[in-house]
Amino acid sequence: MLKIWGRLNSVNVEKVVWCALELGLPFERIDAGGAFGVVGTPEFRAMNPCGRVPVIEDDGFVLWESNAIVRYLAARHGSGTLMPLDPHARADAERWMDFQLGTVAPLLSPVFRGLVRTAPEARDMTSIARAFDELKEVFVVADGALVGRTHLVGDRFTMADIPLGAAAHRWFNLPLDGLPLERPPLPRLAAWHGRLKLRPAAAQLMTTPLT
Ligand SMILES: N[C@@H](CCC(=O)N[C@@H](CS)C(=O)NCC(=O)O)C(=O)O
Repeated sequence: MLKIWGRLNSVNVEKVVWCALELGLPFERIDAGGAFGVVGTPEFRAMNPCGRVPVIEDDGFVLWESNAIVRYLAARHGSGTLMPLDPHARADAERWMDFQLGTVAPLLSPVFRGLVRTAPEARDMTSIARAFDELKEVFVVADGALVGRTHLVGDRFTMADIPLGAAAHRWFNLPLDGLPLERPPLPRLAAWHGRLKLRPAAAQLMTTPLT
């Protein structure tokens, strides 16, 4: 059976669990990372020398890097559904996955950690505000990509929606009350996030408050 190592409050673990649930795959999840530790053990480092979650083991095949795992599971179990067959649609999907990891995550991570996991008196609000401002522009790009379509790649759910969907869930639930930070209007992104939350697999994971 598929094994997934990682704590559920990690956005990267969430992507993998969401993908497995979408595909209806039976899996065992083992808490690891953060307060659970495990990632420093020799056994874990033998699987992922970076000591990061998520990691999967599937029929003896070990893989780390969340988006690579989503691609692998989609290729193995969701060819033609989560993984588009048409090369253009597939490249389009992969582009949005790379966009999440390469452009969104480096900005969202410090904002999320600063606002959700750091006590107010310990926050570096200047750095948080700078990353937040850049993040606004990045999510405006994603909002624009959703003009005239219900999902990132055409009108059906694909693997592309998982990484950016998990990131958007955090974005829309950042605790901004009382802070000089304001989200721009993102009507298409908000509607898409609403559609994703209606999916039974996503509903299990997109819980608030964020931790
Ligand atoms: N690019 C990697 C990043 C992995 C990563 O940084 N994971 C974080 C959790 S989101 C982690 O393992 N942090 C250390 C820990 O949880 O102990 C991926 O997408 O899988």
